[in-house]
Amino acid sequence: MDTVQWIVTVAGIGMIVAIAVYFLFKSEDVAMQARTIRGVQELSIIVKGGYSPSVVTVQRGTPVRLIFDRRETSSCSEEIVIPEYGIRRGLPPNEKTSIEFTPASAGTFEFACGMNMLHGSIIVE
Ligand SMILES: [Cu+2]
Repeated sequence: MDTVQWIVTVAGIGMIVAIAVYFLFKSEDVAMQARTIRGVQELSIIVKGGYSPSVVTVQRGTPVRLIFDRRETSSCSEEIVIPEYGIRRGLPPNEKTSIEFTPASAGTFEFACGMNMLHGSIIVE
């Protein structure tokens, strides 16, 4: 390729990326990156009529602590299920419940309420 072709290609890719980033951040489902504190990737998820954030990003091979901050009494969200990690745990109303696991492999794994009505996902990078 000559210089002009390179410039057009790079500019085109740049525009595609810019558009993708714009829509990614415009979406309400922006993935939240867990913060690593003393070797544990920690992230709080508010449970109130759904999960906020509903998409979390973690790195594989490092322990993860998700703190489910349940701010309601609605029976729908009283349990959290993460099938990939064999987790099914009760979330007491108006309390914070820590769920810990270490993701071994990369991928996108769903979590849900006990009735599979509320949904979220964990992106393991
Ligand atoms: Cu439910």
